[in-house]
Amino acid sequence: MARRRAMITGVTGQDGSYLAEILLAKGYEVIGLIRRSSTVNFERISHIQDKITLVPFDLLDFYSIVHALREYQPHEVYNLAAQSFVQTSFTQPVLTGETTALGVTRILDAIRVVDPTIRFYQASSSEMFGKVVETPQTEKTPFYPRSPYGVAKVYGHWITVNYRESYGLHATSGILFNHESERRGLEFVTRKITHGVARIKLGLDRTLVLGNLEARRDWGYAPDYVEAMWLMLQQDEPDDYVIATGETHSVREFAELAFAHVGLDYRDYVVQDPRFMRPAEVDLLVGNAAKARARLGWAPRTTFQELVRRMVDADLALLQRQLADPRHR
Ligand code: NAP
Ligand code: F7E
Repeated sequence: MARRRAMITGVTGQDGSYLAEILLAKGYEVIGLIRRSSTVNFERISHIQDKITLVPFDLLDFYSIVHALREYQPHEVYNLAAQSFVQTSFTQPVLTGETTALGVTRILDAIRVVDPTIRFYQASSSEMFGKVVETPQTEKTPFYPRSPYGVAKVYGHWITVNYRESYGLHATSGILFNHESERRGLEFVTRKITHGVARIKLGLDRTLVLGNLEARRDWGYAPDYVEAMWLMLQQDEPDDYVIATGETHSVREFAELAFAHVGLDYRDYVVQDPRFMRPAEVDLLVGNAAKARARLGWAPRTTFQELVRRMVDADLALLQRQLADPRHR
C-alpha cells in the first residue's frame, strides 16, 4: 500500500513536533509547513529534520497553501499553526484574527478547491469556553470566549463545522484543554514556572514573577494529546471531540509542586506583578473527555504530578547542559 502523507502546519511548535514524531513512527510521510524567519527556528524538530519534508508557507498567504497541497497531495492535514499566546492576542488582536481565525478558512478553502477528499484537523481550544457556563465542559457546552485568541478559535471551530456541513469535507475539530511539556514555549505559565524553578535552584535567579495565581486549568501532557489528533482523523465520520484530563489545578498549586520538587517553598520566591494579569481572565477550566474515551478509545496517560516533575527535571537538565557549554556563557 502507498505510504500515507500527512501535512502539518505549525510543525516547529510544541504540538507539531510531537505529532510529526508519532506520524513518522506510524509510517507516514510527513510534510511540515513552516513560515520563513530570518533565523532558523527548528529547535523542536532538529532531531527529525532529515526525516520530514519542510515546505515554506504562511497562514496569511492563501496561494502558499494551495501550492503546498497541489505539490505534495497529502491525505491528512493537521492545522496546528496559530498565534497561540492568549496574552499577545490582547495587544495584537488583528494579527491573531488573521492567523488563528481566517487562517483556518484559507486552509479549508484550499482543500475544497484542490482535493476535497483530504481529511482535516483543526486545533480548537478550551479557551473557547472562557467564562464557563457549565462545569465540566463538553462538546455541547456553549462558548463564551474571553480574549481575541478565544474569539478567533471560536471562528476557526465554526468554520470547520461549516465546511463539513456545506461541502462534506472530513473536517474535525479537536477541542483540546491546556497541554504542556518540556517543549512548551517559555512564555506559557507552566514552562515559565518550571524554567524559573530550575534557574532559582541553580542560583541563576532569586525570584519568579507571575500574574494571577488563582486561575485554574485542566493541564495534560502534550505527547498524550497529539495521539488523539491522529485518532480523530482515522474515524469514518468527522466530528468534534473534547480532549482533557478531567482534573483542574490552580497556577498556585502548579508553582507549589514545582518548587517542592527541588526542595523549595514557592512562597519564598514567587512575586506577583499586574503586568502578567489579563484584561479578561478565564478563571476555571475542566474538561469531560467521555466522548473521546468512548469513540476513540483515548485516555490521558500522564498525571498532573508526573507532568510537573518531568518539566522541572527537563529544565534542570537543559540549564545544566547550557552552563557546561561555553557558547552559553
Ligand atoms: P505553538 O508552540 O505556539 O506553535 C504554533 C505554531 O504556529 C508554530 O509552529 C508557529 O511557527 C506557527 N505559526 C504562527 N503563526 C504562523 C503563520 N502566520 N503562518 C504559519 N505558521 C505560523 O503552539 P502549540 O502549543 O503547539 O499549539 C498548537 C495549536 O493548538 C495552536 O493552534 C494552538 O492555538 C492550539 N492549542 C494549543 C493548546 C495547548 O495547550 N498547547 C490547547 C488548545 C489548542 P513559528 O515556529 O515560526 O513561530
Ligand atoms: O496561562 C495565568 C494566566 O499563558 C494559563 C495556550 O496554549 O492554553 C494556553 O492558553 C493561566 C492564565 O495559557 C502568568 O492568567 C499567571 O490564567 O499558560 P497560559 P492559557 O492562556 O491557558 C489554551 C488551551 C490555548 O489554546 C492557548 O493556545 O496562567 N498566569 N501568571 C500566567 N500566564 C502566563 N503566560 N504568564 C504568567 O506569568
